Amino acid sequence: MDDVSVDGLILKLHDVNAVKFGEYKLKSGLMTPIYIDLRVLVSHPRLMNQVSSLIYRCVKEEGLQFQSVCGVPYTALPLATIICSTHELPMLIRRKEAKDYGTKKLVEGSFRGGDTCLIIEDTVTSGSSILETADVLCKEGLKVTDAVVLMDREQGGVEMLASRGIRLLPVISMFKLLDVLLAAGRIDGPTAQSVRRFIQDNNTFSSKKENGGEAATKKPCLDLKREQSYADRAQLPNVHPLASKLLQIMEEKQSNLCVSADVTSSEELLQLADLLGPKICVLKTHVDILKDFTQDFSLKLQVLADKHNFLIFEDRKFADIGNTVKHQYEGGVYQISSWSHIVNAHAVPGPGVVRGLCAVGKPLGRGCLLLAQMSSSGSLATGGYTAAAVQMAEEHSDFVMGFICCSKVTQSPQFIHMTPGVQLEAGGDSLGQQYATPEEVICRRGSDIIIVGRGILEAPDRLKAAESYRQSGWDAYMKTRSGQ
Ligand code: S5P
Repeated sequence: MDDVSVDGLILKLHDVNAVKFGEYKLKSGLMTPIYIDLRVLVSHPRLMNQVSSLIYRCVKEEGLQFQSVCGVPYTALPLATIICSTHELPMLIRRKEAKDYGTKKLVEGSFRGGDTCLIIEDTVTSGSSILETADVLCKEGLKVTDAVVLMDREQGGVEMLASRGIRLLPVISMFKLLDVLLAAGRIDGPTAQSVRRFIQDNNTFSSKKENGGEAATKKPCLDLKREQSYADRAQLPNVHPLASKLLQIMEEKQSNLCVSADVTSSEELLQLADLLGPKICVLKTHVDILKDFTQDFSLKLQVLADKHNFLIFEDRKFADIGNTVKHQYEGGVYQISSWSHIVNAHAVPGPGVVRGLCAVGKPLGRGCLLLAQMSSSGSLATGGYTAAAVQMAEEHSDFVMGFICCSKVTQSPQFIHMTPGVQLEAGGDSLGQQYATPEEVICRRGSDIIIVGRGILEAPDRLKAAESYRQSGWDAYMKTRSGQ
């Protein structure tokens, strides 16, 4: 691939009519004295390679860190493809067609929740196309911190994206383009001057700011603006009765905190439930790590759940055929169905696992969460698996009340999203656990409930820690609703 300078590239873009001067109508109806149309690039393979190589050079020079690259559809798609193919980088494709989230995949390719994705765009005016793509990626649990654009019209895109937490790096900016074309005699002084004036008078970010428009307020990258509050969702006709109860508890207690009580003594667990009960909506257990489980313990736990108004969730992660999980749920030492309001299951065995659990749990008013994604690094619960879990939930919504997931996996408001791997600081442990903050999980990833274990259990003051997680989780929820 031959190298080219930015100045040389500007002249070539002008040669192929990707930059035109005259009177052109923009999508907004506004007349512009300069028109940039990079769609013509596909007809000039050599230029495509040169553009791609300059974009990549910019990425390298900035030392950007990312796990995948996504081109904004459609014009930037071939550019992203060339860059990814040449430098052997994993690429993601954002679908434009699938309008409603549902089970339809909006992002093609493999990725893990928390991965950083670099966005590539051909031209930016206000930055809204990049933001749209970033929002779709964020909804899937990806992080977007940087975007590279070939041509920045310098009309406020950089500032608008910065206000949403995305840094935009332009390869060519409008004023540079004008300088180069003027110096090369391609345009005259008055033309350059009229374009400069137009750009300065039509800054999409500052004009919105002056009008108190949306760009004026700093918002997180993904502003989900929930249409319904937890309380509203509790009233939905198709919501599982236990999900409805949980949503009411969340609203009443102003808590979207589930504590993961991963301790090994029954007594300690009961003390914890009594201490943290007022702060939580759900208490999650792993009874098989208790060294002294008895039925008496489960009775006492139920008393505490009533006393403090929280639900019990035994994190058993059933993963066998329907007939086996039926026995595991109902019988054995733990008799889980007799005391745990909620259980969870892997989707791996297919719908039989849900049907087996449902046969035992539904008559008791229990509910089930499907593991749609996992917080651990290298998890295989991604893409098609996640979509299949969502479909399974939709087909068994009389028993499945929601998901264990890293990010919102369906727009259907009757399902509850519960996310583990949460601490006040992002990071991880030495065995693959990956942590995101409450704000990241609730605001950006669109989940409903944060599941916190060691963040609270290992704190010097567990009650104080639980309160700060409750507060951060609730503040994050309120933030998503602040647009209303
Ligand atoms: O993907 C998952 C699913 C679950 S349920 N990742 C998880 O970490 N969990 C559980 O959440 C895990 O079994 C543990 O009980 C809790 C997280 O604990 P922490 O100490 O890392 O916060």
